[in-house]
Amino acid sequence: MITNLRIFLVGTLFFTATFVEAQPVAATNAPVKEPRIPRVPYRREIALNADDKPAFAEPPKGFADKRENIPHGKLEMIEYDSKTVGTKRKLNVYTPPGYSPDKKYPVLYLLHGIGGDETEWERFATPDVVLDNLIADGKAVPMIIVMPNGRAQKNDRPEGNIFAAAPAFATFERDLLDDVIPAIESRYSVEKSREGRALAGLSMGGGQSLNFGLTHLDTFAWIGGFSSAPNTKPPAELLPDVAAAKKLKLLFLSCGNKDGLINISQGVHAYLKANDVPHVWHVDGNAHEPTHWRNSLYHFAQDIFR
Ligand code: FER
Repeated sequence: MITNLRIFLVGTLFFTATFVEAQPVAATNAPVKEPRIPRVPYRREIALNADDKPAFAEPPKGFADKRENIPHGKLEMIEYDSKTVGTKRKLNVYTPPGYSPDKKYPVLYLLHGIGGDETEWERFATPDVVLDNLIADGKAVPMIIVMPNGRAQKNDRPEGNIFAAAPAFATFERDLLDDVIPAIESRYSVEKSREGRALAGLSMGGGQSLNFGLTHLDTFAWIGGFSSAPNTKPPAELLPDVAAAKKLKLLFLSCGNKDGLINISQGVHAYLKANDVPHVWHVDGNAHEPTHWRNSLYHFAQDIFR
């Protein structure tokens, strides 16, 4: 009886600790809504190297707080026909303040994590607010941000065993290239060149960005992986021809030093470093959490399309 009670208590404490660690933590005053599915804590051993250091200072306080006295862009949820999946799918699209069909805008394709969907970036990081602020301060160029659903399967809701959908995250490569990009380029006034396209994502979406971006250097010139997940291909497979990386305008890798998945990003960084491939390697003090992704978006958005 006493033993049972002890097991029960220990079990409850462990579960509580696990659950709490899995929740997102806000670094700024920006509201962060809870994800629908608690994030899985990744409890792998973390071994830090000497150069696992920040490349940037912490973002200024309030960078993700909405300011009333500046021009605001617009968020809209649109639909496109996916030939790849055979369904109509959703895209959450940010257009910058004063968007005009008389101008041509670069586009950042921004991919979510394993438990997310086309609304996840908005819930975690309010990219519209971050970009409105950066653009108002002259720190980022006006750009369109497209937040698709990276789970390319008929039921693309993050339901049930979210890990079972891993193959659909790989299928999204064709959906992005054949369906999403053409849909955006036919509906918005955008630059249709590799220099006008960036691809970045968090966790599962970070792995997708490296997998798809580095193997399609003719499509994307700016690539970012934030706490990239184990879906990231082995580095030598990602970039067998290291000389081809010269085409890149920016390759950005970031991770938190409390993130149990940091070994994935460390592996990519080590390969790039050993092969003299220029890249940004930014390691901050966060875990696998929205604070890291919001901060990474703040840094990445300032360095693209310039
Ligand atoms: C895994 C651990 C984590 C994995 C994916 C993830 C495909 C993704 C995490 C996330 O998106 O937050 O083993 O394998």
